[in-house]
Amino acid sequence: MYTPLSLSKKITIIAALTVTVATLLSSAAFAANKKINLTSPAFKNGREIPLKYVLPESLIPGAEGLSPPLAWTISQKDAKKIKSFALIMVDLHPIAKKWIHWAMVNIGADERSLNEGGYSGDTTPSGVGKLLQNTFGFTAYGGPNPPEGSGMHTYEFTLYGLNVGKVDAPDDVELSLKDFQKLLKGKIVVQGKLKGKFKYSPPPNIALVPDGEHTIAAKVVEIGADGFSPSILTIKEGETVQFINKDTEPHWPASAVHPTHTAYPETGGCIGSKFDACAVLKQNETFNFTFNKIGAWEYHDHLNPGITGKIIVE
Ligand SMILES: [Cu+2]
Repeated sequence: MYTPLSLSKKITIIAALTVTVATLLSSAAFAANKKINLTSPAFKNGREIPLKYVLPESLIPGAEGLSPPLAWTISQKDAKKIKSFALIMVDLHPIAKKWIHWAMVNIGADERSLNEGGYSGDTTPSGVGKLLQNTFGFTAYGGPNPPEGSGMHTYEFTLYGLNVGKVDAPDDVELSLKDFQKLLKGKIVVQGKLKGKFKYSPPPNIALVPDGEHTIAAKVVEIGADGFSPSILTIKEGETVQFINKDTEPHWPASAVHPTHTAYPETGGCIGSKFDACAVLKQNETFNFTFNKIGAWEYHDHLNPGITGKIIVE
């Protein structure tokens, strides 16, 4: 049975339809560029990027610098329009000034994934895509390497589906995000984003110490009221140990044997060996020493010769 609608109901329905149509139109326009579902088997969107994808130069134990695996899906309708894909990974933290970690073009239209570790070196597996130079200055994937104390960084991966099979881009020129966007201008059919996070947290018992122009990771021995901790530390030949005074009283680490300090066989210190702080360390002061000789090297506190420790260099 037909029941005529009241005027107010008609207005309500027309208004609702108008809103629905407007919503559909705006979301369609909004979604036009967002039709790639980009994911990683290694981390969920918005979650932490695992350590093995972090730049090894970050000196964080476990950082391997592998490029993370990515995978994507796309509708058949969109797939027909796409001739190649391009990828960029950018650090969104203000301090990073849109640092590019990973940029690629010419990923084949049939590809739906990038292998773990496939883009860490100079060659790409079976020629899948062309790597461009990142802001580190090398032509490969460069993992997160946020400065200590800069907090959480967000890394945004964007995969673009392009209407061209090939983008002409030099792979030996440092690219800015603007340069990259210029390369893709007018070619983007669809795109998808994935975010990952990473924050530098200093690993326990590791200190970053300057070594010429570089920074190296030193193993830490703390000096407290109870002595050296750890009292026996095993390191590799060429590694650096940082002795830090955590006591309110002064201490002075130096090679055995008091008072001649000649056990460690490298000369050049102030008494009998190069392995000698040659100074009173006040609270929180440090002495860094690189052990280039293999052996078990006993040492002591020159101010309290009964306090001893041992560094085993393998
Ligand atoms: Cu001594």
